[in-house]
Amino acid sequence: MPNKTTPNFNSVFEQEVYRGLTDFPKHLSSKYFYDAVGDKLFQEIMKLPEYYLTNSELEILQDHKEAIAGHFSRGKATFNLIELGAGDGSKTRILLNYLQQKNTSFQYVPIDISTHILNELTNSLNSEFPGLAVKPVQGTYFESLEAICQMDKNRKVILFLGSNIGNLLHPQAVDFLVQVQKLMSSDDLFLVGFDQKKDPQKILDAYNDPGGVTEAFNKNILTRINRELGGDFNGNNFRHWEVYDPESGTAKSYLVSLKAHDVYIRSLDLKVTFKAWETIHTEISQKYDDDVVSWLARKAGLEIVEAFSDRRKLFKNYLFRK
Ligand code: AVI
Repeated sequence: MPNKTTPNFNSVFEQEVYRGLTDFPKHLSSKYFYDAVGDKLFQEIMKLPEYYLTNSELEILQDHKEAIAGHFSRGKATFNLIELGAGDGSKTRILLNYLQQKNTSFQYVPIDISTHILNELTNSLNSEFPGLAVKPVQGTYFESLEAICQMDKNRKVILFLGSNIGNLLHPQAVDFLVQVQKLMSSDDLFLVGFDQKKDPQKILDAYNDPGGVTEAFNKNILTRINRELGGDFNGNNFRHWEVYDPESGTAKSYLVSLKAHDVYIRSLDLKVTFKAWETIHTEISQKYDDDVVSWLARKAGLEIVEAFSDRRKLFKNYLFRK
């Protein structure tokens, strides 16, 4: 018997918004920050001086490209350099450039959910790196990775950069790593970015820029609910609030309701009541140290081959094999 009080959902977005806003405490998933506007806001965040993650990882790839590329191109056989969530490929360009200079035989296989992003990336790489084989795959990470494994038996080097793993709770991060591990062969490699524990103030500043770009990024989820689900959220009724727990290494983002008010979401026929100072939890950005990464790797059946750090030890890229 269907539950009469639960509406029929037309999309996973509808279902997750319903669950999150009828739950206590309220929550929404940060994966819904990203639409055309959210993608642009995230590009802006990556250029903010406070958001040290991007430049730290760029420095790692620049400083350690020889060692990293050395691992990738071990042996003479060609390989597929597969990037999960390729975005604009700005960091990967450092490796692509170096591998090409060294006449390494490989194909670059960016996976992204957005056809638009993949088309832009492929066009710009084709003009910037003539001769580079770019084979974009549109889809979700694991379906795409599985399809690649079935079609192509070349060795795989998989990239998951930018501490995207930090947007997952530890159990989800383990699940994610296990899923990749299961699709790896014994000579495949997996390079993952993990933002490191550090001065708590530096972390708070990275997620709380004075210009309000991060606030707009978080509030974009309310705009999406308004546009896509017929909601009447007023972003001015909420304040973006960031906390960081140095013990667990978890940074958490909230939208805090500044006053008691109701919001109506037409496609869900849902009235959501907010008390003054009630929260919507929107994102976690987990920070790590070597012990935590070793623990995650062990749980996922992966082994750390080498870890690469930037000069200030803010961020690390870990290279795994199974
Ligand atoms: C995509 N992800 C790794 C970013 C992070 O640092 O958690 C998203 C972000 N949220 C606020 N600023 C950036």
